Amino acid sequence: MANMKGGELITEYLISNEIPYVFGICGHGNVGMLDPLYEARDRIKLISPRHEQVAAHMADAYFRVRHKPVATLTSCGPGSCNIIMPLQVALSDSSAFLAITANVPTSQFNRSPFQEINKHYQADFVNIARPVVKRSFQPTRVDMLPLALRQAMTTMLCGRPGPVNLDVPFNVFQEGDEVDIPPPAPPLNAHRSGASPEQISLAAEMIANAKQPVIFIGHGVTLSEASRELTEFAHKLAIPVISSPNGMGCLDMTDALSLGFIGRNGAYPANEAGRRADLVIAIGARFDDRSASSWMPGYSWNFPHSKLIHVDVDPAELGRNYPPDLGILADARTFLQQALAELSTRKPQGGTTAAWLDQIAKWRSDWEAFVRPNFEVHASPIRPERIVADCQYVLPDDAILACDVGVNHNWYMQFWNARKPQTMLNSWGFSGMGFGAAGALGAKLAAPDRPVVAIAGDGCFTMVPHVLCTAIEYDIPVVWVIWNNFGWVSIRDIQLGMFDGREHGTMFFQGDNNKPYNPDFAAWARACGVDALTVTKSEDFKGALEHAVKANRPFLLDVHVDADVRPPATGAWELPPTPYKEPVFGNRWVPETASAK
Ligand SMILES: Cc1ncc(C[n+]2csc(CCOP(=O)(O)OP(=O)(O)O)c2C)c(N)n1
Ligand SMILES: [Mg+2]
Repeated sequence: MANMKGGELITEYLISNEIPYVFGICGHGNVGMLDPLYEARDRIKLISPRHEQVAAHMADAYFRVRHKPVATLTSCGPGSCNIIMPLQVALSDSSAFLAITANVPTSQFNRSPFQEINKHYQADFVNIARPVVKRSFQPTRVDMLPLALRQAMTTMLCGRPGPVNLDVPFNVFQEGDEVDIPPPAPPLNAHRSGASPEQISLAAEMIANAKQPVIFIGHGVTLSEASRELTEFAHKLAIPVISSPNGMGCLDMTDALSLGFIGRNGAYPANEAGRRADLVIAIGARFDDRSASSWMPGYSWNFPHSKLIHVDVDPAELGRNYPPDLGILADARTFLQQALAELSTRKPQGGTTAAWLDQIAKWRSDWEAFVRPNFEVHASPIRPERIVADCQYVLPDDAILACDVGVNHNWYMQFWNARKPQTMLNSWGFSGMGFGAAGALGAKLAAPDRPVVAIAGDGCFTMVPHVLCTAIEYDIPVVWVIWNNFGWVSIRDIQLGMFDGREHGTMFFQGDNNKPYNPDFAAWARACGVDALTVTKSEDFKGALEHAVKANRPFLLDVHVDADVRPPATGAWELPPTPYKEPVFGNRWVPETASAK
């Protein structure tokens, strides 16, 4: 036992959990935490971006790259309210950080002091945070902190990870008590659940009987660090792999068995294989609407015609959208290890999927013939394909892409080949604008020796332009590629399709004559001390990106992209009651035995 102030105890606990950074913004509510962080500044570093949203996206991205958490620190009231959106971004994608939020002094609860949220309950931030975190803790005395800290950190990392909130009243940072620093929490994946022996042998039987199987992987495979086991499993059985955005790279996407992403913005071979599969082995993937063509049979999947083995650590995901024939509540890596062990006791498989793989190769070459020519086209404004292709050419295999939201992201979903896990960061489930532009900073701190490139639309970037200041203040050399199409073009395209070609509020105009407007992003960057180039011709992009990466300084490339070239839909996406659009490339296929919707 030692007499410690609450703020000191929190700081020491973060350090004992090997948390190297706190990303946060000051306010009167959290000065009692800033002072102990000052005392410990040689062991834990405070990084203060210019908006709490950025702090939280940075923490989220840091975790996605490193699988180790950091903390955020925000003040009472408005400062903490600014992290609600990024908390849900993290929760939707099973990413984790410890959100330390300050609150008003306990002795002032319910008196409506400055910045108290109290309409229905005292110091009520936890109820605002409640739907967007895995758990909130609000210790109101210093002697409650050890348990709250240990439970918060353990909850965050155990099972399916997620952000956790520690809400600390002003006085609890400052007051002292006789307390012990609790033991550090077990790291991610310290506890792994597995399948039962019966489930493993049943799964092996189902796989042995399948002629047209596919594996569908999601973030669960990335989080459980099962890339090696997945690759061995897929190769041993010669089963092709479809990946959700956050599963990308667990199987090298240049591998002959990798089919890419599925759904409206997926690759054609993935949708063809998905809808014609006789067995789908889904591992750590959740069949959200965008990776399941809004669950309409025949576009991406054909359940229950296809049998489904669904493996996930979270019971809420098993059968959420498709009832599995075999549901397995297990960690992805443990399941794959168990399955590999089972296969080694069985007769060698191999060869049984040869006809299926031949069929898939044909779909792949049809798709290549359809899309590849556009990758060679030079134009001004630049065709989207060129940017994806040149990023792929210039960046090394371990470079990290931090993708933002919008039509630019759709292009990367469809055509980016992630070579390694944790190299492609996406705000997939919640699509919070600013995630890529801000998250890149956190990703770079997590992987200082690797290039980190944010792909951000002009719209997304203008939501968090102050990331430029943070990069300079803390010398974080990321590259921002601004996908500049002068508008919220993904939403414009939805409007144009739904409302007879009309658009309202989705393009950036100056004045009544609809003159396209955007700031001069390069000048803006330079004003912040960031190097920058404007790229309007596709011939110039590759060299500019090479230069920016090599500069190893914060760098912005303002890239003018053609707003009227759209990614080819290969599946569907439905927003009821609006009728969905048929794919541009590929046809819906429903087996004769199944009833079509
Ligand atoms: C915080 C937030 N606000 C609004 C949206 C809705 N939204 C999704 S994409 C998008 C437009 C993105 O524009 P931009 O970054 O320029 O990308 P583009 O589609 O033009 O490539 C909007 C407004 C969102 N996902 N997140
Ligand atoms: Mg745009």
